[in-house]
Amino acid sequence: MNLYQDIHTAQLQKKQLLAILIDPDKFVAEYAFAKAYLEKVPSQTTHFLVGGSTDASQNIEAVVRIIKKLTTVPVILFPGDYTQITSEADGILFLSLLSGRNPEYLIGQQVKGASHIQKSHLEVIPTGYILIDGGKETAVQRVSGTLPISQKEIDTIVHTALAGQYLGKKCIYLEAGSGAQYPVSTTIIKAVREAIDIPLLVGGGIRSQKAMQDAYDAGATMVVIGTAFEEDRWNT
Ligand code: 1GP
Repeated sequence: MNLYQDIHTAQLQKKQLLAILIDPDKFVAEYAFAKAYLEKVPSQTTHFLVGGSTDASQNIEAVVRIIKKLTTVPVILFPGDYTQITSEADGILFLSLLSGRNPEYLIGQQVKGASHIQKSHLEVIPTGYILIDGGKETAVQRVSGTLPISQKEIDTIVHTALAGQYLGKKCIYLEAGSGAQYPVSTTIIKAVREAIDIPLLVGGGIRSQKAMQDAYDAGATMVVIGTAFEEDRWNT
């Protein structure tokens, strides 16, 4: 499995990747729950992302293990902090919160996680993570102690994404925050897509087939959806 190569190829071939985000705090790592959950995700799901701003339940290893048991879809960690690293997964989005100026989330957590990753077989995908205002305070904002970039500040968002690419990130993730009132606008997705060459992940507040398609049409390589499936509010 070469996760990044597949994501990059999808970008070049304009294939649409769909990642379902599973928050270990809202998932029960038991057969019946997991089976029912996995059966309701769309058939076009290409990846599972597992992680959250917190993992109060310390559940992540068991969650990844049961997903891996029940499906062949690749599982990528999307850690809120360095404790959410488990070699049960296939890879990890090695995130750096580029929209904020809190060194702990730019490099501190990454240093703390490095030796865990070295001991694992996880494929590391360096990812520039950009938090954008989605209309309400989100967990990322609270936990990281950083503010999102306003959707009006398109130049700042584009320059942040470009800086991420120049720093060597292999993907850029535009994040409106889990449960956002509104997703990242298509204007922003388009502007970032035009500026960078690397795959673009977009998530936060996407609750319908239309919103998902709009994000793809604007240039998202991968759309990430969590809350809509958690709460059975996916609007086809
Ligand atoms: C959050 O982008 C993801 O990190 C998904 O957001 O839960 O709003 O779908 P939602």
